Amino acid sequence: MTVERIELTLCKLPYVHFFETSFGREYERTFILTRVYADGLCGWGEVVAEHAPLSSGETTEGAWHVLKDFLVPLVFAEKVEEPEGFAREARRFRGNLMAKAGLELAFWDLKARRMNVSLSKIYGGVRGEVEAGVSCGIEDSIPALQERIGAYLAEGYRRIKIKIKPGWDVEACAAVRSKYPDVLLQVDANGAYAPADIPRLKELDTFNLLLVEQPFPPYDLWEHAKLQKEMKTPLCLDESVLSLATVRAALEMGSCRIVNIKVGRVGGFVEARRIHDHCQEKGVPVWCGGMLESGVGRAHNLHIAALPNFKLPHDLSASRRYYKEDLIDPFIELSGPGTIKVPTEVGIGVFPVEKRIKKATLRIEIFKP
Ligand code: OSB
Ligand code: MG
Repeated sequence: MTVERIELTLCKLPYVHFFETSFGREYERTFILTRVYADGLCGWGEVVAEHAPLSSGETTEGAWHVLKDFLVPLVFAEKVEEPEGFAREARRFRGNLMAKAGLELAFWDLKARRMNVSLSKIYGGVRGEVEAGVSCGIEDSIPALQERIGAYLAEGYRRIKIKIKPGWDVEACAAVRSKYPDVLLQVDANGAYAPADIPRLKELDTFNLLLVEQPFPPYDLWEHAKLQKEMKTPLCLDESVLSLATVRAALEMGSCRIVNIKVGRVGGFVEARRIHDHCQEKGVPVWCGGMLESGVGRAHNLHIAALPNFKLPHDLSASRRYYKEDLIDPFIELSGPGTIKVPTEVGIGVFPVEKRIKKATLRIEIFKP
């Protein structure tokens, strides 16, 4: 097999509802779709980097540069054929994990298509259905948040995550708990707090939360360890989780008791699997996070969430939770109360729709050996 062509497409899609985190409010998503062609087949991937370097230091345009000038040329120069080979070769470049993941995932989809099997089969997935959850942004008011959560629960979601920040935390949790006393609930700060906020964060212990996600910035592993010692609710790291090495350090230090794995954030499935296996060995449950991906990235996430140690409900919701015109057919839908089926067709198991991609395209570039 020889890679004949690689395509990058910069896309923009409007959200069905704005998404506000401690970083600010967003109305649309800009992202890169990757395509790797070989043997008359095409593998698809998505780069989860965002327009601005807020959640991560990477950006869509930065990832485009790294793909175009380093990673795509590397594939042709080293005659990369397999995702594992890509991961090995790409290690010569530091960082840029989201750019790397976008291309590695396309190689995984291509591999599954060449073998004519579903991607989760290759990964060693153990379930055909995963627990869905929905991540709720910060709203204009507490009643608006309660109403939105009510609508998601009516659609069948059973686990709710709310975004928090200083000034939108204890009151928001109290309001959600008073209206929905039994819902599975967790919170995500996206690193908005500092050690001086520890007394405030400790108040979150009273709301029976599944976990508190990323209270402090990504590199503050030690601060998380100190907070975890003072809290009974498990802490979960998201933005801090960049490699197996950081996860090992975090677990040894006691920075968290749960790990959020985003395949698009850790550089691809090779690293995601290492993190998954290490956590499993240590008895630490993981779950699958999301970055508001289009259906391409979300389908990739579904296949990973089928692995055995993905034990908590995920940030995996139906296509319509995010976009009116998702880029894939069929749309991702809830299959039962609070569950989504892992696609069983070949590769990622969903089919990108050219017409909708064209409509969302800002730029496209084709590379050949
Ligand atoms: O922190 O999990 C996060 C979206 C963009 C960047 C960071 C995060 C998120 C989400 C969305 O919470 C989860 C989803 O894709 O459903
Ligand atoms: Mg998060």
